[in-house]
Parts: sequence; C-alpha cells; structure tokens
Amino acid sequence: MASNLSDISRTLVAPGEGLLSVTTGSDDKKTISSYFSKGACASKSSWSAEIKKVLKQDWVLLACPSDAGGGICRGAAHGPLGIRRALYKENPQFAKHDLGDIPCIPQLLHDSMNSKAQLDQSYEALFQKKRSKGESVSPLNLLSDVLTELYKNKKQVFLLGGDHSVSWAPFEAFQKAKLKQNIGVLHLDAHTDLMEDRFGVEHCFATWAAHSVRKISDPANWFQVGIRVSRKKRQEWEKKFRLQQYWMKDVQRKTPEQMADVIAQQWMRSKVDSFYVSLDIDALDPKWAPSTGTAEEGGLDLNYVKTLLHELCARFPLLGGDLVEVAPRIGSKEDAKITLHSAVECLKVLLP
Ligand SMILES: [Mn+2]
Repeated sequence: MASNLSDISRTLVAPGEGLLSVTTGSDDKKTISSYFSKGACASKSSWSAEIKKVLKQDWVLLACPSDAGGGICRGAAHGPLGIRRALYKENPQFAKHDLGDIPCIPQLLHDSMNSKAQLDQSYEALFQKKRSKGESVSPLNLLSDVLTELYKNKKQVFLLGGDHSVSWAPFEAFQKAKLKQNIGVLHLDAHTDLMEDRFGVEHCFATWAAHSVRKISDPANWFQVGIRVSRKKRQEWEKKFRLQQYWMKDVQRKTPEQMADVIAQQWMRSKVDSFYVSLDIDALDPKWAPSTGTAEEGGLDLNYVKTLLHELCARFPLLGGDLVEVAPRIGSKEDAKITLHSAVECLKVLLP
C-alpha cells in the first residue's frame, strides 16, 4: 500500500458526519452508524481505524455531501444520508466498503472561490491545526485529493453526491493520478452541464461536464443520455465538445439494449479500457425521482437505466461512478421514498 493512502484518513470523517449539522439529519446519522462496529463513528480517530479496514477492499463508497455547487433548489447535501440508510437497510454487507465522508463546509465549494484568509480560518476550524500553503479546504479540493490517492492505488470508487459539481473531482483526480487509461463515460442527465461558467462561476452543477470532457483522451467516448432541457441544439454541443448526445427523443427510438450497442460499438472502435458512470438522478422521469433540485418531465424509466447500466457493465470494466442530485428533503415523504428506491436500484446494478 502506498504511504499516501493512509493520509486520506486525516481528511475523511465517518459516514454521514460530512454534513456538518448538529440536529438536522441526526436520526439518519444514528441509523447509519449502527451498520458499523461499535464506536467506529464516535470520533475522528476511531473512524481512522475503520478506514484502514475498508482500504483492504477493492472497491469503496465515498460521499461528498455538498450542495454549494447547486443553483436552483438545493438539498442534495442530504443525498448520502438518505441513500446509505436505504441501501444498508436491505444490503448491510455494503457498509464494509464505506470510507466515510468528505467534511463539507456548506458555504465553500472550491478553494479558488475564496480568499486565503477565509481558507486559513476554515482549515483551522475543520482540522484543528494551522494550514500550510496550498492545503485543500473546500469540498471539491478535498475530494479531488482523496480520489487521487484512491485512483493511484487502483481502487474502484463509487461517489455519492452532493450536487453535480462534485463530478468535476473524479476527472481532475484521473489526471493527477496519471491514469493512462482510455476512458469511456456514460453521463445520464436531463441537462447537458456544458456551460464554461455560470454567472462567471467556474465550478458548479452546470459546468463540471464542460471541464471534464476535455480531460479524457477522446471526447467522442463521452455519451450524454436522457437530455431534454437545453438552450442549444444537440448539433451545437456535439460540434463544440465533440461528445455524443442522445436526447430523450433519440433514446425513445431505441431499446436500452440497442442504446448499449451504440455506445459499446463506439467504445470498442476506440479501444476503451474502462468506463465511468455519472448518474444524475434527474435523468429519470420525475415519477421515478421526484426528490431532486431540477426535475424535468419526460425522462427515463428506471428499468431503462438499469438495463443500460447492466448491459455496459457486462461488456466493459467499470472504473467507478457517481450518483448525484438525490435530495430527499425535496417533496413529500413518499417522494423521498420513491427517489431513494430508484437511487438504490441503480447503485445495486453498478456495485460489484
Ligand atoms: Mn441534471
């Protein structure tokens, strides 16, 4: 094991504890901690001991409960609490893969957005020591650091967001870890997320894909599936970014098996080594995922997504993935239940 891998335990906190709140979500935090050995989640040092055990696994779960990069209706910071609670209820065996959370100061997103004085101050509050030059503080930077170490050590990582801005970090980390792989990407979403900036802000839910698509060897291996709300036409996006889009009207002409064939043929032609899945829960129709910040009518059916994921996982190695924009506090209790059920069903197809 590379020496730096143990460094991640200085950053990570126990599952659920990355959402820095005292009472909100405390029931979920308590329920989740019951899936870990007694006292494991009690303190940072006891969680560090647990991390050592989790790192013996080939694949890990990691959460970044940040919705500072959301822009319309927030609440995705509560996604990891809800998803874990629903996932572990039926599948407690997955808890042994859980590395915990990135501690997320709710007003910070990326270190480039704040003054040095603010970063120094927040670092000291978070880690109880002085910040050395350039040390990460904001959720996206901490996440990128942790993912870089995990990828260097060949871990398969499944990330729970958070709003979609968190998906910038895996691609940044692929580069920092110097992964030599030719990566394919399946990006399921109602939106393109291809803005260069939004109101002059580089990092947010609407821009991560624009920055990330340039980091893979061939953008033609990036497939956006489920798009139905966009200010520009499909052709304009495809020309500018050289990726491939399948809007809902294109998807509806194909069975999920046929959609998988289209993607697989491109990836085989291009000799893709492995693929990454970024799943925005709003790719699903609101009847399957009402609890999300920017739900859009006319989306994908749960079974369509499950079959598509299943077909591709059967044909290509999965490098990892993320599940974002699950916001269980949006809508009714029934809405949250439906959304979490869909989220867990998709995760179960992806998890080894
Ligand atoms: Mn979206």
